[in-house]
Amino acid sequence: MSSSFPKPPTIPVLGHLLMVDADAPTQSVADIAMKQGPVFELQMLDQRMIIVTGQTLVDELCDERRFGKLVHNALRRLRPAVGDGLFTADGDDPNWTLAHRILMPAFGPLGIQEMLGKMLDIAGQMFDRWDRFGEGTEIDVADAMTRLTLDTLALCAFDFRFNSFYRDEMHPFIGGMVGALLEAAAQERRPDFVTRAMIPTRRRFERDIAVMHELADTLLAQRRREDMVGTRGDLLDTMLIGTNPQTGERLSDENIRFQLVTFLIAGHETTSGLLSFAVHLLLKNPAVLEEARAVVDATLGTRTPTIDDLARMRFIEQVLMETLRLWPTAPAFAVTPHEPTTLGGIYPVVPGDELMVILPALHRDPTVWGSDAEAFRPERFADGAAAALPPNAWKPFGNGQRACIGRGFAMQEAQLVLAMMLQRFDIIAADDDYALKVVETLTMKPEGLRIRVRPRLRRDQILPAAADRAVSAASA
Ligand code: FDE
Repeated sequence: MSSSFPKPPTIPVLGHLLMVDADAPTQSVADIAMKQGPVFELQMLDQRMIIVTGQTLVDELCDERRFGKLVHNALRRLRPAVGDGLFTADGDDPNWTLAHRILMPAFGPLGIQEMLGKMLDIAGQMFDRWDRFGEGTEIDVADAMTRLTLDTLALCAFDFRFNSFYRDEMHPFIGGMVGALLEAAAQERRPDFVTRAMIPTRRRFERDIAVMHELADTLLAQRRREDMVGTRGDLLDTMLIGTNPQTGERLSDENIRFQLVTFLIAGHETTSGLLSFAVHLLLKNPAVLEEARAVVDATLGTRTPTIDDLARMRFIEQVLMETLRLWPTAPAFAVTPHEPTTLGGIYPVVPGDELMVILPALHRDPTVWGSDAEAFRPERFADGAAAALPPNAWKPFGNGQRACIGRGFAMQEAQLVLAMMLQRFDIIAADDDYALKVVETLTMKPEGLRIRVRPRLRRDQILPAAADRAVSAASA
């Protein structure tokens, strides 16, 4: 038996384009899914995509023997900026295999534990500022977290300091990035001949990308010029020195440039959103906030967190996992079949078909999460409960070999920052009636979320970490 995908009613030429909000595409597709069901087809201009949000169907798509990552159209539009960097390389691109091999160890458990000292350095900068602000100052959460995650990624990966907490305007890289991401998304909604005719827009796109490339080239040149290659032991060194053990092959300078920009973008946007949503959800769920604080106080007291402390604070990890369920900050990924096959036993699909997993909808599938799928309940991820979840019900880091290489890095950073925040401050919503507004570029973030903070422990009341890696790395 075979059948064609269900479709919402469509109009000529534009197809479903007008059903999808240009400023919030993922959220509107997730809304359509709530009415339309777990799988359906959308037609936008000349593009066709199949939206999948039901757990059993997503489980099929996660079978790597049958399906593999597709660099979908919206992502492909970023190629002028990030080329064949890890995120945007096709599955069979030899540069993906090479870079994946070289970079994996750096993001493994040992690699990221080494980064704790640098993560503490940047988190300390943010919290010391908050300390000085006093209760009267409103803090824009997404702005603060973006400074934090950008600086952390750059320091850990490239030994570069943006010093975002010492400047008012964000580094020009951010402007270039946001401009390029928005334009790439806008291109999705225009026929190509229109984009080709929009000369000033195209120029701006090129300029924005040039700003990002300039930073990457500067980082690379600096490392080479000062003859520091191999002295830092960071990601940049790994990229410059690493080889394929079998062939001796190395990454080209062009590919390193694409990887640098890839990591700068992928490594901070998503984690910044994660921390911002976590703050929002904790404020809206005071009982969870109290529980999280009790865990932090019992584990840390007045100490600086260590790697072992992070492992002991399982509840903080659960808070972050539940945050990623409701607000997966990288909200979608796409796959395509290796061979013609049928999905759910009835829908034929062929290689090249764009099968989009829309995570906010998958993560609210009532057959998995129950009728209170909208409720923020970190205990869903307690050891026993998490083990009972059906496979591939929670996919905020994507799937299989193309899953997020930065997962451990992002989770370590987010746990550290959340724990330190609860340890050092009472956080207060600046506006009790704040209604969540989620802005989308390629990622999602809460807009206009502001807090005030009241110090519980001042900086000089925090004891340095117990004698371990954290101390030695911080003072190195
Ligand atoms: C990746 C990723 C993904 C997949 C996508 C597709 O499939 O398309 C996802 C979903 C993600 N990722 C998510 C996320 C979240 C968070 C928080 C994060 N993420 C974070 C991070 C950090 C860093 C550094 C990163 N991240 C990175 C990355 C990369 C490089 C990639 C690509 C990989 C491959 O190989 O492909 C990713 N990430 Fe992420």
